[in-house]
Amino acid sequence: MSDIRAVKDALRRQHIETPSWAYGNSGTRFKVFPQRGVPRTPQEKIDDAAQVHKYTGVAPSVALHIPWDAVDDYAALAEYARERGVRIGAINSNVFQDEDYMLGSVTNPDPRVRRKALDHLLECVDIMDATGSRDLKLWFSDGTNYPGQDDIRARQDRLAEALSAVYERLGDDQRFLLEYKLFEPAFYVTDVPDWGTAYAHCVRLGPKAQVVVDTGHHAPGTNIEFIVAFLLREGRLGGFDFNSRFYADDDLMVGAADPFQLFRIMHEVVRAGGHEPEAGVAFMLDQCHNIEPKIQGQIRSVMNVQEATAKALLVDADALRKAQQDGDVLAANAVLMDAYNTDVRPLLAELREEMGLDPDPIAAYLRSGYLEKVVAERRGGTAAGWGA
Ligand code: PSV
Ligand code: MN
Ligand code: MN
Repeated sequence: MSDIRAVKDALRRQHIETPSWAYGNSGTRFKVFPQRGVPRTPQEKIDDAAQVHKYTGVAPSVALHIPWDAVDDYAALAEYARERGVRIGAINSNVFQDEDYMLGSVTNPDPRVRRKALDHLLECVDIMDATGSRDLKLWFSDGTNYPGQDDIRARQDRLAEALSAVYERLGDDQRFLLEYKLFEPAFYVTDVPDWGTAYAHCVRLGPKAQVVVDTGHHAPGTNIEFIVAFLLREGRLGGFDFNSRFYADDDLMVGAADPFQLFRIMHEVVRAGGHEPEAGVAFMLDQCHNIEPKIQGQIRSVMNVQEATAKALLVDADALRKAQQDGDVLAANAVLMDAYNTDVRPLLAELREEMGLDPDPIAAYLRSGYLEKVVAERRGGTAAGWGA
């Protein structure tokens, strides 16, 4: 796609969801560093997410994590979000922070624990009904640490049983997104370690079961864009949890470690039309800002996804196809590199002005005085969820 108008229209339509937990205090298992002005309630997290949308114009939804964002009235929370110009996005379940889950949640050998985990997942669908959310994000920390600790096959059976019960509970317009992760916290077997496992479980269930690719959840050197291309071709790419990694599940700002990889991923997305909202690919961020300011970090990440998408949209598809058909390896590679090496910042600045926004979202946010205001108002912000 090289018509600039069409590129801009596509960028306007692409929405990037921010996670509520990115606004809270976070850190590593060594230390959570508190920051001034961080939100104390789910409502304040929504306020902060609304700032990201206000300055980027393309982040109109915020994902919740339950029970980190537990409230009595979810419909009222959704209304609160609407009043601030955003909406509630994916509901992230949490079956990894209870002592009962030491040996697993839905794959636990104890049926009582499995029931408890399933009840939580079903409760998350109730919350989706109340908030109008389309997606339930499922990430299981389940696995084992030692050979022989539990039966690998039996754990897959238990997983399938739970997924099927959740699938049955989904409404017509709802889906679940099954997230895989190579390792951590389990170090020997992880019950959903890779896209193939997630995909196989989803295919058994039907189209409302989709795979979510967290870009930090692979072995070093994994070709993530291949996974993306494959899942899109099979109609099973439900979305992304975007973040960057240097080593393991680092949860750094997307595009910070390897912007070229992000471009390659977005090239496969655009190649399949997955950037269009109708394709149903949810572009979500899953990041922790341990040392950098949080709202500003989210704005930066949204811009990084937009820049990678813009470059992918600028790929000269006809020239690429021709070079590929001619077997001209270097010309084909040059077409991609030309797009990647384009400075798309002026185009995005122009687009923002056309959308009635400041061309420089970070400068506009910093000028707004929002951070100073919340620092003055908020005392004792909450931890994102891990280090509480
Ligand atoms: C797990 O590492 C993960 O990527 C899942 O998406 C969780 O829900 C999220 O991080 C927050 O802990
Ligand atoms: Mn994730
Ligand atoms: Mn993760």
